[in-house]
Amino acid sequence: MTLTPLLRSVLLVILLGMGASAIAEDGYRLWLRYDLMQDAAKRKEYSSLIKYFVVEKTSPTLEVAEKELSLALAGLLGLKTSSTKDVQESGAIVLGTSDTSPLIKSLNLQEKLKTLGDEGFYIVSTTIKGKKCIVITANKEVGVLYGAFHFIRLLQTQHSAQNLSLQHAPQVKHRILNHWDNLDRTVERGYAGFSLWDWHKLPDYIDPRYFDYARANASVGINGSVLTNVNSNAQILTEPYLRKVAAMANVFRPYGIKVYLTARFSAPVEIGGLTTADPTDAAVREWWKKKIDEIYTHVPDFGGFVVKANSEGQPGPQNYKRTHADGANMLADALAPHNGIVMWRAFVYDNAVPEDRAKQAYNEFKPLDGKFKSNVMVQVKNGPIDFQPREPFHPLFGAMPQTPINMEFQLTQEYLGQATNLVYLAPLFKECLDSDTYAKGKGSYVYKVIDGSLENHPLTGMAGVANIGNDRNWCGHPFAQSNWFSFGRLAWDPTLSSESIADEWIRMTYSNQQDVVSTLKQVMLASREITVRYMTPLGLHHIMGWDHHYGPGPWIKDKPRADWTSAYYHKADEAGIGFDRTKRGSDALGQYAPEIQQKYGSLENCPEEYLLWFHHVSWDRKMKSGRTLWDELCHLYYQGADSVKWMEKSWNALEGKVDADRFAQVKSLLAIQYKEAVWWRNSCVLYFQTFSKKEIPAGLEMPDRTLSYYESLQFPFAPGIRPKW
Ligand code: GCW
Repeated sequence: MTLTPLLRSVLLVILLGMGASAIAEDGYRLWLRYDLMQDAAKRKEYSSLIKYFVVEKTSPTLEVAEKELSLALAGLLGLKTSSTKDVQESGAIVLGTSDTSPLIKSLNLQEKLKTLGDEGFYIVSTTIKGKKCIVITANKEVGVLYGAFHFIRLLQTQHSAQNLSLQHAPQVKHRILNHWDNLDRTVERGYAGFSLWDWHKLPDYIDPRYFDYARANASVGINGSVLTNVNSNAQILTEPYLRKVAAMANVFRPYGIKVYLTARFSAPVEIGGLTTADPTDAAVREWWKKKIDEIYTHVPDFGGFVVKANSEGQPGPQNYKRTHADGANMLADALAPHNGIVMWRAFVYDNAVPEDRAKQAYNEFKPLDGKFKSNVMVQVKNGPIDFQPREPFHPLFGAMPQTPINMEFQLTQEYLGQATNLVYLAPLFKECLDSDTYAKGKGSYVYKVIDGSLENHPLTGMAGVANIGNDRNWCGHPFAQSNWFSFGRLAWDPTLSSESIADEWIRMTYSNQQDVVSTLKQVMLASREITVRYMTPLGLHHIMGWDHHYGPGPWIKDKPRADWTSAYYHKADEAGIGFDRTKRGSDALGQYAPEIQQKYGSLENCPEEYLLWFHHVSWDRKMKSGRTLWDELCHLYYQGADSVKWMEKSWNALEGKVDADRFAQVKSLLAIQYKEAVWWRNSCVLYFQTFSKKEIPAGLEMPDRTLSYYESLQFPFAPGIRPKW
C-alpha cells in the first residue's frame, strides 16, 4: 500500500518514539490520529488482548483493513504486530469472511451474520483452537474493513475490548459525498482551498492524498463519492476524463467507495454532436446508452449519476417540454443493465413561476410520484429553501410514498459561517431526521423515509455536500472536520445522537481527558443554535450577503431575480416581519400533513423558532418570554453574539490541554467568529429597526457603526464562487 502523508506522519512518530507534541498538529490526520495512548493502564489492558493478526487469505480490501489496524495498534499501543495464517497463541485478531478464512468458517457464525447484509460486521471475542482471540468478520470483505475501523474507534475512545459481541450494519444503502468541484479545481461553495482532484495530472499522477481521503471516508462508512459539481461540465464524460475518473475509482475501490459523476443534461449536444437532448428522441437515448456503456468499460463498478436539471440555469428535460421523470428515466434505463442509479435532484425553482419558492419543488415532483424507474432516487435538500441555518423539513419527505427519496445535507457551511465559524452540524441534521412527517400517522419520522422503512424501499441514500478541499486540514476550520465525520456516522445510523457522535469525534480528534471532552461537547452542541441566533433567529432565512453569501445582507432587494433577494424572504414592513405561509399567505404550510398545518398554522402554537418562516408577525406581538417581537428579536441577536464570547472563554480554558497548534488556530478563528457575529447582529438589528421604528432595548450595547457602513461592505474576492480574474 502506498505510504500516504498521513501514514508517514504516524510512522514517523512511532519510529522516532516521539509523542504527538513533536510534530505539527496541522489537522491533516483528521480523526485517524494514532498517537500513543497516555493512559498506561488502558494501554496495558489492550496490549494483553491484542498481539498479532491472522489473515488466512488476503485481498485488496482485507489488506487495507490489516494495514490500518497495524498502524493504529503501532501508534496507539506501541505494538509491533505481525501477520500469520494460523492461530498459535492467545491475542490474535482474526480478520476475514467465511470465504477467505476457514478458521472463521469453523465458528459457524451464519446466524449472527444473517441480518448484516453486504456491509455490516460482527466483532466477537471468542476462542479458536483453545486460544483467546478477537474475530472481525462480515459477509463481504468491505464489512471486515468497516469492522476494523469500528474496532480502532473503540480503542481511540477507550471503550473496553473485553468480551466483545458487536453487530452493526448501515441503515442507509448509499452514503455519498457530493463534491461541488469544478474541472478547473475551483469548488463551488468550497471554503477549504481548491479541489483535491488534480485533473490535470490524472491519470498518471495519483496524489497520495486520494488514499487518505478514502481511508477517512471508509472509517465512517461513506461508500460513494460524486466527483463533480452538480452545475456540471459535459467534458467529464469525454474519454480523456473518463480515464482520469477510472484512476480514482481504482484507488477508492478497496475502501468500498464507488465513484459517481454529475450528468449535464445537454451533453448529447455539447459533446455528442446532436442537435437536441430531448429524452424521448431515439438518437439521444442511444447516445446516452453508448456513453454509459463506455463509462462502464473504464469503471466497471461505476455508481451512477447525480443530476441537477432545470434549476438555476441548468439544462433539463423541461427545455423540451418533458418532465423530470422523463429525464431521469432515460438515464435510469441506460444505467440499469450495469446496476447504476440516478439521483435526480428536486432542488428546482424558477423566478418566472409566480409561486413561493418554498413550494415549487413539491409542486413539481409530487405529481410525478410513481413515475420513476426503480433505480432512481429523488434527492431532496433537508429544507424547502436552501440549507439555511434553520428550516422546517422539506414537505416532499413523506409526500412521495412510491419513490425512494434520498436526503441531501450540506456539510460545507455556505450559510453557516463558511470556514471561520465553529458550527457543529449534527444537531441540524438530527432536527430534520427526527421531524415527524405524519405521512402514515404519528411516528413517520423523516429518518424512516430516508432509511426506506416507512414505505419498504430497498433503494436508500443520504448525500452530504462535501466541505473538503486541498487545505492542509481538509475542511478549513478544524471543527468542520466534525461535520464530515457526523455525516458519515448519521448516514450509517440516522438514530445516533449528536452527543454521542461529538463524544467520539472529540476523543479521536483531541483528547480523552474528561474536562476536554465535556467542555468541547458543550460548545459543539450549543454552536448551531448560537449561530441561528446571531444570523437568523425566530425563523428568519435567506438574509445573507449577495452571491458569495458571506455575512449579513438583509437589505438586499431589487436584483434581477426576486427569489435571490433578502426582502423576498423577510418581508419586513412597518406592521411587522416574516413570510406568511399560512392559508392567508402562500399556503406553503398546506403541503404538510394536517397535524403540522394545525400546529404551525396558528400564531399561538407555532414553535417560535419557525415563527417568521410561517407567519408575518406584528412588531408588538407578545412572545413567550413576555417581550414584544421586536425586543425578542434584538435579545436573540445579542444573546447569539454574547454566546460566541462564551465559546471563546470555554476554548481558552483548554490552553495546555489541547496541542498548541490547533489551540492557537481555533482561538483566532473564534475571535473572527465573534467579530462576524457582532457584524450580523448589528446589521440585522439596525436594518430591521428601519421598519419597526423602535429603540434597541435598554441594557443592550448600541452598535458602534451605522447601517450604511454595513451596507457599504464589499467582498469581491470572497471564497466559494468562481473567481473573477
Ligand atoms: O445553495 C445553492 C448554492 C449554489 C448551488 C445550489 C444547488 C451548486 O448557492 O451554489 O449550486 O444551491 O444546490 O444546486
